[in-house]
Amino acid sequence: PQVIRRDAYREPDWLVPETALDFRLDSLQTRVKARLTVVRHGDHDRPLRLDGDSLTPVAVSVDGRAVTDWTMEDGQLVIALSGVDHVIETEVEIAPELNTQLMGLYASGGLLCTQCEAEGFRRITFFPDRPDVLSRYTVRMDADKARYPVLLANGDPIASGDLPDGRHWAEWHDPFPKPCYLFALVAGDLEANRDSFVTMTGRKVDLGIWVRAADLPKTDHAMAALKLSMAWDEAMYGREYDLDVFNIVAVADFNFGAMENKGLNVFNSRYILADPDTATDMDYDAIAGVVAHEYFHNWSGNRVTCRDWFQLSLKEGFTVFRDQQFSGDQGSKAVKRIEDVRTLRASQFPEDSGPLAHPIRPESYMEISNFYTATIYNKGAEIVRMIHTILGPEKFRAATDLYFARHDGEAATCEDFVKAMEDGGGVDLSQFRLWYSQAGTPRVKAALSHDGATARLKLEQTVPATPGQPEKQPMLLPLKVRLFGAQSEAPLCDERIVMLSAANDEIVIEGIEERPILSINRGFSAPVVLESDRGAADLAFLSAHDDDPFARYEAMQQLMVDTLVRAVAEGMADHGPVIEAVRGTLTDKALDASFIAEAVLLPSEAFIGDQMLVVDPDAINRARDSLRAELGVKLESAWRGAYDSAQANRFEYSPAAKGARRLKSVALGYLAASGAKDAADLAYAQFAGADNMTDRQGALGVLVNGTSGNRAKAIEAFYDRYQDNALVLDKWFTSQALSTRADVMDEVLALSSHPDFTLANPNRVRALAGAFSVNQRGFHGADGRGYAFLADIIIALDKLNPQTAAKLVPPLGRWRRFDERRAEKMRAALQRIVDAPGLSKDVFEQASKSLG
Ligand code: HT7
Ligand code: ZN
Repeated sequence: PQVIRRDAYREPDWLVPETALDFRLDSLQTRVKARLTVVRHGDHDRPLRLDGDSLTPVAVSVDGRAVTDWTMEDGQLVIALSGVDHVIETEVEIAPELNTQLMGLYASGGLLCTQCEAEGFRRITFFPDRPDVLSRYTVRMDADKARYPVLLANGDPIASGDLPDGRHWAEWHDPFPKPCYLFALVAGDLEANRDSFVTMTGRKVDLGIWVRAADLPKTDHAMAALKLSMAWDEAMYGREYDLDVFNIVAVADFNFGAMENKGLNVFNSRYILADPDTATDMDYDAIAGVVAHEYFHNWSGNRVTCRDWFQLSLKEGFTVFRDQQFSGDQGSKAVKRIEDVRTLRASQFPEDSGPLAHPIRPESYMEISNFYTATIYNKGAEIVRMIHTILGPEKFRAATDLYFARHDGEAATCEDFVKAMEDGGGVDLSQFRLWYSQAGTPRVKAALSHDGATARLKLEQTVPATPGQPEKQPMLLPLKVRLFGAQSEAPLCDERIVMLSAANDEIVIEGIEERPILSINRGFSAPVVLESDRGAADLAFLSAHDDDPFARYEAMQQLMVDTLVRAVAEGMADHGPVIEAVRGTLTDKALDASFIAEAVLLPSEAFIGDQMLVVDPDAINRARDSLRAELGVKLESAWRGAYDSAQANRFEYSPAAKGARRLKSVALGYLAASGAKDAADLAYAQFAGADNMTDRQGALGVLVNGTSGNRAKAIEAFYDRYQDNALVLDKWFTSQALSTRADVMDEVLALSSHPDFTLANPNRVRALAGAFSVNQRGFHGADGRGYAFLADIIIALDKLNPQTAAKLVPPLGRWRRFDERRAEKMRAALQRIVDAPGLSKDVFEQASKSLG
C-alpha cells in the first residue's frame, strides 16, 4: 500500500466553496447527486481530481453540459477543466445496507446514517476528501416517510414537505464552511428528547437527542451533560455555540465512540443511553465525558479544523484535554487525574514503547484510521496540559483566545497552535516542540541528597529509541516538585515547577533543615516514567502525608509496584509496608471514598509486566494474587467496615454515592481474595439485590473469578434479565472475558460461538475479543491459544470491517516483551494475519509493523 508522508503536503489544486447534495435515500439503492462549485487554486493547469472509494459515476456534467471525457485513476474521478471556476455535477448509486465497514452511508438498526471522518465521504460521493477543502453545504434528502420519518443533516433545517408514493423530503443548510469529514445525515424512525440552551449572548439553541422511542427515558443524563458542557465552554474558554440547532443521534453500530459532525453529532449508543438499571457509574461518567468531548470539538476541530491528517492531535489532543478539565470540574479533580493517568499508562505507554510508536504528529501513514491512537488522543492531551502548566491558567486562556481568533474558519496545523501558545502566553516553546516530533516516553531519574541546610536534586532524562528514531534530544519537562520533612511531617518548601531541559541537571534548594522526602512529578505534570531512589518508608510516608492527592496515590502505587516487582524477581517480598500503607489510607477519615478506592487498588498485571524486561505472566499472577490475598486477610475487618458503610445506600448519581459504590466493589474484591467463606454469598446477595448496574456488575465480576455455585447462577440470571439489551449484553461478554480463572480461554472460545456473538457489531467484538486481549493471564496463556483466537477474529472481521479489525492487532505486537516461546507464537499469529488473502491495508499496516 501507498505511504502518505507529512512533508509531501501540497495545497489543494481546486477549492469547493459551495456544495449541494441531493439524496434519494433507500437502504439498498441510494442515489446521490452532487453539485460542486469549484475554483482553481493557484496558477496551474492540473485537472480536477475528486476522490472516490468504490464509486462508479452514473453521470458527470460540467457547467450544465453532460461530459464523457473524464477518467478514473485509482478511484479518483479526473476531469480536465479550462477555466477558473466551474460547476461540476455528478451522480452515483450506493447501497447502505451492504456497507459493513460502517464508513460512508450505512444502515444500522433500521436507520441510515453516515460516518465520514477520516475518509468516508469519498464512499458517498466524488469530492476532494481532504480536511483543508472547506465548503458550504446544502443537503436535500427524500425517503420513504413510514420507514424514515425523521430526516436530519448538518446546520439548520430550511424546508420540508411530502411527495407522492409515501415519500417525503427535507432540506438543511449549514452556513459554516466545513471539511467533508464533518458532513452527516441521518434518516430513521427516531424520537427526540428536546430541550434548549440560552447562550452567553442570549441566543436560544434547540437541542435534540434522537433515539428509538423505547430508549427515550435513557437520554436525560446525556442531555444534562450537553447543557453543562455548553455552559462550561462559555465560562472556561469563552466559546459560544453558533447554530440555532444542535442534534445528537445514537446508533448501535459504530466504529468509534462518537463523531462531532457540525450541528449533528452521531454517537455510539453506549455513550448516550443510561439509566441506573443498565449503566454503571463508569458508563455515566464516560457519557458525560464523550458528550462534552464532541461538543467541545465545535470550536477545537470544527471552527478551527486540521490542515491535513498529520495534524490530528491538534483537534484531538486539545479536545481530550478540554474534556478532562470539564470532567474534573464536575466531581473530584484528583480522582479524574488518577483515572486519566491510569488510562495513559495502560494504553499509551505500551504503544510508545512498542513497534507502533509514533509521535503525536506522525511523519507517515498507510491508513489514517490506524492513527486514532492513544498517542494522538491521550499523549496529545498531556502535551496541551504541559503547555497549560507552563503558561498558568490566565495566560493559557489568553493564548487559546488568540488561537481561536487567529484561525477561526481555517484548517490549521500543530505549529499554528504552538505559535499561538507562545504569542498569547509570552513564552518561548522552541524546545517544547520536540514533543510533537519525538516518540517514546521519556525516563527521568531523580536522586535527592541533603547536606546541612541544602537539598540537591539530581535529575537525568533519557528518551528511548523508537522505530525510525534511534537518536533523541532532551525534551522540556515541567516537573512539579515539593519536599516534605521526615520528622516534622510538614512541607519544607513551596511547590515549584522545575523545567528540566537538559539531559542532566541539579536543582539546589536551600533552607532545608531536616531530612527531606521528595515529592516529584506532582499531579503527573509531565508524562514520563520516573525512577527514584525513594525507599518503602519514604513512599509510605508520602502516601499518608503528601498534600497533592495525585502524588499520594502515586507513592502508594510505587510502593506496590516495587513490592510486586521484587516478589516476581525473587519469588517473595515483604508485604508489610504495603499492608500498613493501605491500612492507613483505608482508615483515614479525612479522605473521601472515591480517592481511597483508587489508592488501595493494586496495579494491574499488565502494568506490572510493563516494568519488567521480560514479562512473566505466571509469576506476576502469583505475586499479585499473594499480595492481594494477604491484604484481604490482614485488613479483613477494615474491608468489612468499608463494605458495610456503603451497603445501605440507595442509588443516587452523585460524587459521594459513586465513591461509596466504588469502594464497596473494591472491598468486596479484597474480601473474596482473602478467601473469606462468606465472600461468594455476599457477592451473590449484592448481585441479586442491587438497585443499580454498578453494584450488579461489580458483584458479577467477583463471582466470575470464583468457583462457588453462585457463579453459574449469576451468569445465567444476568443473561436472562438483559438478553434483549445489547449494551448490557456487552457487559456480560466482557465480565467473562476478563475472568482470572484458568479456564477463561475455553469460556471465551465458547462465547465466540454464542448465538449473541456477532462480528457485525463493533461493540460486541470489543466486548469479547477486545476485552480478552487485555486479560494478561488469559490472553498470554503459555499454549498460545489466545494469540490464535485473536488472529482468527482479526482475519474474519477484516472481511467486514477492516477498521475495527485493525484496532485488535496491537496486543500481538508486544511479542518482544515476552519469553521466546510466547514471542514465537505471537509472531506466528501476526504472520498468519499478514499472509491472509485479500487483507485490507488497515490490518496490513498494523500487523506488518508489529512484526517489525
Ligand atoms: N473525531 C472522531 C473520530 C471518529 C472516527 C475515526 C475513524 C473512524 C471512525 C470514527 N468515528 C469517529 C471522534 C472523536 O475523537 O471525537
Ligand atoms: Zn475527538
